[in-house]
Amino acid sequence: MTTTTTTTHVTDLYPTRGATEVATPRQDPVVWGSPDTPGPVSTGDLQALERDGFLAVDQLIGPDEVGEYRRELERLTTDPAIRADERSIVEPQSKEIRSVFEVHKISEVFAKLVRDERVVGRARQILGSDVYVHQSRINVKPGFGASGFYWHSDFETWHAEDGLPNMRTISVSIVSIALTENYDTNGGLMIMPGSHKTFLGCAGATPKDNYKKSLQMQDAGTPSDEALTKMASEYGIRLFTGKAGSATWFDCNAMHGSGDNITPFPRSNVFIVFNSVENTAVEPFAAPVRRPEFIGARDFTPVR
Ligand SMILES: O=C(O)CCC(=O)C(=O)O
Ligand SMILES: [Fe+2]
Repeated sequence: MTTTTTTTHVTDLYPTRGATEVATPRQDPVVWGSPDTPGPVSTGDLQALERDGFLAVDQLIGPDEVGEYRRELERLTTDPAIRADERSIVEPQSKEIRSVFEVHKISEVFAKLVRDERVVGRARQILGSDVYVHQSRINVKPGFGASGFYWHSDFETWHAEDGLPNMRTISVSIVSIALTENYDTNGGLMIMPGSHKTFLGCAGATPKDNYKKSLQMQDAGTPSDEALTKMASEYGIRLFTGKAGSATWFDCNAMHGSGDNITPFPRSNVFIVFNSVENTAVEPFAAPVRRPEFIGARDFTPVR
């Protein structure tokens, strides 16, 4: 088999996965668009996003629309063909579905959500350009023991393993839309406000095929207890709760995670990661191979 190697000459602004943990000040803006470009996000909210690294939107989609997305989520997570697909990640113990990737490719309902101006319009405004989807997924947290997501910065992984050069990615980039109510007890998303201003390069090399393990439980790219203690003391931890249809936009470098869900109440969110078309992926900065395209896109077609 012949493989083509593309050499990239992109400076690594954010070193990670070396011998030691190393903090680098953020080299990029958080809000890339000009403050006076009109859009759905108010100037005050843009300033808050710049400062805190997140933005909560109370009702991104209306109660009447939520039902459609919830039904689609149920359809996807119960369809045996989807379960058998490599895009589905199951819980190591219970074997229940934990995540389904590329939902905007396998579901017209979620494709429509991505194109929705309330969603993509915000991403364009924040990133100051056209955007494409770097990753989309639903994260299902059924009751009675679904496991959490350990503390991480998404950008750390997207830089190390997917080759995103700059912090010009918004998770809603993750738009995280709560499809089922997120209480303060059922494993909601936690973010450290202000943590996005520092990049924490993690210690330890990336094993080949790391993604297979890391999607069930993160190992490489995990911050140390010391670093997390320092950050949590400095920034505090904010928990995001909300009714179905509410959303949390958060910067790609915000330190975040969530606990297990031992309550009987499910917590399912959909995440859409928008990246600027001016920040397309190059070769991984700190991994032997690229991750599969259903996790880190190589099709940079702008969302229209
Ligand atoms: O669903 C959650 O609680 C967090 C998920 C997350 O951080 C991720 O998918 O990168
Ligand atoms: Fe994350």
